[in-house]
Amino acid sequence: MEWESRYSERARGMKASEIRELLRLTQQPDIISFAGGLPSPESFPTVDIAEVTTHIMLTAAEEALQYGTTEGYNRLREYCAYWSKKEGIEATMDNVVITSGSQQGLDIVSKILLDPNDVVIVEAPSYLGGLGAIRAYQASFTAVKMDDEGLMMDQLEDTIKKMNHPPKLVYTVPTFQNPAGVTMIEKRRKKLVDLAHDYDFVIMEDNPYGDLRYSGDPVKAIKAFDDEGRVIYTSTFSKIFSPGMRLAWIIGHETFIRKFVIAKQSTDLCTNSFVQRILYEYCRRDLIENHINKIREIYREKRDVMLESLEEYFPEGCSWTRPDGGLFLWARVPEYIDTKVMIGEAIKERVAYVHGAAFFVDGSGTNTMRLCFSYASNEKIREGIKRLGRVIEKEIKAHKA
Ligand code: PMP
Ligand code: G9A
Repeated sequence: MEWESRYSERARGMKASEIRELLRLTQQPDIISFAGGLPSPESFPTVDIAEVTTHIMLTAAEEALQYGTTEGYNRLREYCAYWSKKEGIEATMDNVVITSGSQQGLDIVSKILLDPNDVVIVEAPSYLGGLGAIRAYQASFTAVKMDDEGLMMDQLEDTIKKMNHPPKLVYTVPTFQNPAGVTMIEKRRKKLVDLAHDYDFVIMEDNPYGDLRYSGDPVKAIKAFDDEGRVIYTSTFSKIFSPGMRLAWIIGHETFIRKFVIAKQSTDLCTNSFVQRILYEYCRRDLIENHINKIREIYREKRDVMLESLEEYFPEGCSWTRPDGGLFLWARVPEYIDTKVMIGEAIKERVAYVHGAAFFVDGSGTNTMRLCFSYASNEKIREGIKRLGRVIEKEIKAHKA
């Protein structure tokens, strides 16, 4: 059976995610993985989840095992609206839909906003899963650079001015960005909303990491500065609770939310009712806040262990970011090293990372890599960075020889 010629044009343009492909490889037990952005497995609150699940089965099994509304479990929607207030977002349950991971939100937003060849502005580098969702609807990308204070607004405005039409969408991960670990400062968040108004585009704000701050002061969401309803916001329980549960939420203007719900109807009818109830009960008991405080401590330490190990084991000529939160560091090796090629050597040493070019739409960033510090144990972080340092050193020696 020949399949290739039968695929839609849309499907032909789809690309495998390097992160997902690497996940299969890094599940081998002897590999130390800094690749996928996976929460620490020891952090999962298994005993509490077991207790809450039993409670749901004893008290609300009929609803939990039934289809639910496409919008999601109302109490959880209310909770998400409440949860988002701490970032300055004014939302009610009617602005919220519970999604099967924020990846689903990114897919549905792309589905309902993008026609082929619409231009989407993305950060350079940007989150692979977001790029994948946008690419699947045949939009074209324009990348704008970031510095230590996030997406550069002067460059964004210059880029827009040079375009024939303003972009349809700007996609940003403004807080502890995946992959670069950078946070957009408040002044730029306001400016981005002003530009969206002036040039009439929509902002997609993707914020899975905002609650994972280990140092520095909290920032308001971009959505907090939006009084026109042109910012779509998504966050997720994947990194603060469990990615396996596939629970996230999206916030938007009510008109947009209605369209979103219609699109979601043909995607999965509704998000898993069972886990929505479990999560809500977990939140209702105020367990989520304690849990986040606990993982913040764990991840702060892991981040510091990785930073110290980089200092100790990475050779001269390398540099890296020092993020205040999230799960990732972004490292740079000498220009002449292609980290995509080097991954083969790293795997031989049983250590993995994601090569940086995967996060750029124009293939740049060939001497960069993303290192996730949340998954491996402290000992494995030290050992993994030591091995990676050795691999880089070998490349440097080979180049000099
Ligand atoms: N957006 C960003 C920026 C992410 O880093 C991730 C997960 N790595 C997601 C979206 C998707 O998360 P989920 O679907 O698990 O909610
Ligand atoms: O496993 C995934 O695809 C989610 C993690 C994303 C990431 O590593 O950025």
